[in-house]
Amino acid sequence: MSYRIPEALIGEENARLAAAQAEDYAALGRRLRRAGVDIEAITARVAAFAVAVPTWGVGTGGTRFARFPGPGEPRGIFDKLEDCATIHQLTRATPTCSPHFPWDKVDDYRELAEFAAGLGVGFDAVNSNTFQDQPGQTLSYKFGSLSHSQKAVRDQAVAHNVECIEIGEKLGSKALTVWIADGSNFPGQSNLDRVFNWYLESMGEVYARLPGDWRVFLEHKLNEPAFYSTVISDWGTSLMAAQALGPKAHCLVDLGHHAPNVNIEQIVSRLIRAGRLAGFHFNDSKYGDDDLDTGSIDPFRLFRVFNELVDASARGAAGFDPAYMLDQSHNVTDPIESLMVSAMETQRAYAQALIVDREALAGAQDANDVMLAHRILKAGFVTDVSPILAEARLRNGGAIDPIAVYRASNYRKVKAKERPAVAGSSSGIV
Ligand code: LRH
Ligand code: MN
Repeated sequence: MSYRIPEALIGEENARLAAAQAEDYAALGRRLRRAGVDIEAITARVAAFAVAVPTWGVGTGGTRFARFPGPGEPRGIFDKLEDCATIHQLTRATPTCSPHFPWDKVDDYRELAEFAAGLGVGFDAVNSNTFQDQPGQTLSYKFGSLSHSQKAVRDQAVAHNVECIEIGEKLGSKALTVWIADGSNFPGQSNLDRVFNWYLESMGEVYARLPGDWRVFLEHKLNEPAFYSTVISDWGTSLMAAQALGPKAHCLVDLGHHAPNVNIEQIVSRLIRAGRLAGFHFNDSKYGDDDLDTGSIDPFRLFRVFNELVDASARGAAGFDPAYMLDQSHNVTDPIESLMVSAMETQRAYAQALIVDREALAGAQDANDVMLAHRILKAGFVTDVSPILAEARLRNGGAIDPIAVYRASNYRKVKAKERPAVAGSSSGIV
């Protein structure tokens, strides 16, 4: 039986921190009550908040230049699920993971589903991959996949997405995420209209194979690996495609897939209005699709996104049911530590947005009292909600300080012994 962090260690560490936690929580409760906010209501919603872990994120990531694997790297999906379970054991915020195929391919998906259930982890949206050629693949995706000029290549890509749906059904998923790298590097290389038509034709065939209660998430991205045009480059194109395909098609927002300084929270607001917000791939970035840890570069931007989400749920926006997932590449940190902190940072932005006095904000906005409106919103962001996040973890059976417990458990050192190093790829994101 491979090593799992003993529940007793979590208990010991929590006992050490319990008094300070209770004092901080009570103090914040008193402060929020003065502002007319019931801390218990916030803690209950944070405790119910969940974000999915990307299976491709628990291994050390890399760039096109290099990848520096760490000790105890997961050797495959079974090790990845163990690490996903450890993240949830300590944060109680990540009950599901989002798998990627064929990276997580196995022979027996029922065995995989049982293994995951045994660890207390479920499966969120499945991700297809027609942005790489697999060994033995008949036709190459070098010049595209679902939008390729050759019908045979499009059919191959459609078949792969249908296979992902069938795998997802065995795992209990309810959604397929489709990100394609299709695009061009030279003006004239492709006809910008025809490639979109081919994409819609192909996705129409994938859409037709979705089970009744499934959704398909279309993921737009400005550029990379294509550097002149990208077929699904922005939210407008994604929304056009979703509306052309049908009500099960929604638009997924990966925070890193936009030009620098784009107002992403406004894109979120528009997609909510259209009833087509699929959800998110949370991460952070400074330049391009950097896939840095969520909330590590621009936590105020993450807060502004959650402000739109809380506002939408408060006004009962139609069809509002976003899926929350992380999508990051951990090149220089222990992926488990990064994913735990990132999950907590999404909870932090959510709690801060829940604290905002929406009635007073609307009043100030309608009165065009600009500074008052900004300060009412900012008051949520500047509130240190750490005691609420810790209380939610504690009540859910997790760790007050997940990083402290993880380090005290020597999990990584033990896994380094259990998992002999495998020759990983010398570069690339996984
Ligand atoms: C594309 C992307 C997509 C995944 C991949 C690993 O940049 O965000 O969501 O398939 O990363
Ligand atoms: Mn993504």
